[in-house]
Amino acid sequence: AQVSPEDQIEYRKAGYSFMAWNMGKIKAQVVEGSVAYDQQQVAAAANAIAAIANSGMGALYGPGTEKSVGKEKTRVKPEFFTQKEEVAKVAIAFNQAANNLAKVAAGGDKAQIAQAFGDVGKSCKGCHDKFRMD
Ligand code: ASC
Repeated sequence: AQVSPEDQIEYRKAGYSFMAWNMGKIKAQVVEGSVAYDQQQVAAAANAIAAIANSGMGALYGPGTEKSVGKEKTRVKPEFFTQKEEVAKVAIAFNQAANNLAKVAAGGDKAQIAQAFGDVGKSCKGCHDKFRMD
């Protein structure tokens, strides 16, 4: 089924928001210790992030999604749509980091999870710095 440009922007932002919520849970339980560590919750959060990372979100950057549409605002930079090789690079880095986090989270070693979590965060930032406005 075809997804309208407006819906593509809505769906991709929903994916990032859902990942951010799950990143926040891992951060609180593993990095900050502000919430008690629960291995199942952290593994579930890591699996959710990896599932979205592996879901083919590139399909949500179709023609007409370069700019905000209707009520859906986007901060994507124009370069995202021309620098395909660079986009592929940051996307693969993110994918690998997310898959590694899921693998490590299943093992339950907090120090390893913290490291893998940091690597995912770096891969998020790698794309933001190149392809996200502000
Ligand atoms: C998050 C979140 C991001 C990334 C980024 C990492 O939890 O919402 O966008 O991590 O801040 O640098």
